[in-house]
Amino acid sequence: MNKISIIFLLLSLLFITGCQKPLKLKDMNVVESAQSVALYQDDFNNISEWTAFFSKDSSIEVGQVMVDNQPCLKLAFRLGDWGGIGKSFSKKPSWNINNSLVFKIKGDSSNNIARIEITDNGGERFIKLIPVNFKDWKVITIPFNEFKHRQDWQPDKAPKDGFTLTAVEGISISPTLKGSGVWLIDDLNVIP
Ligand SMILES: [Ca+2]
Repeated sequence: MNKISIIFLLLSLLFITGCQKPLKLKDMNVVESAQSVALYQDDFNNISEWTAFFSKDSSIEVGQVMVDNQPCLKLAFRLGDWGGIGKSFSKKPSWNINNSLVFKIKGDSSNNIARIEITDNGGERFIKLIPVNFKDWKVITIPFNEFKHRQDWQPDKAPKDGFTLTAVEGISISPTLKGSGVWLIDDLNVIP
């Protein structure tokens, strides 16, 4: 191999590595420290409790894909009216308002806005909107005190008694704007 070929090869490797844009060290540290103190963890090795829900004019697909030999959650959407993916906790975790939700999400070019929704112990829905205006992996940290009572919909019998987190019923992730996209999610943790 001559010098030019070697330089070309090195540049190609650099380009490929650059394109993959792995998590920045700072983000990796956030995930690792979250995992070390987590009150709740979902690494998506088993996604059987995650299900899709959607309106007639939408389609939502929940699946598992491998990224760097690690399973993560895939949410593929074509949103008309409404839809998302969620998990009902078989063993309801007990959290408190000082805890935070931390997870990794890989965005796309859809520029959609994710609604992260927690169903508290009375079935009341609390949400946080996250603009997914990035294509790479990003670590999102949301303190529970940033979740707001969902205004556009609540179950009929849900009491409006604040974000009561002693036996949390479920969590869901939904696109909120019409359109198509694919998001990957990994390392969801609740931390003190
Ligand atoms: Ca409540």
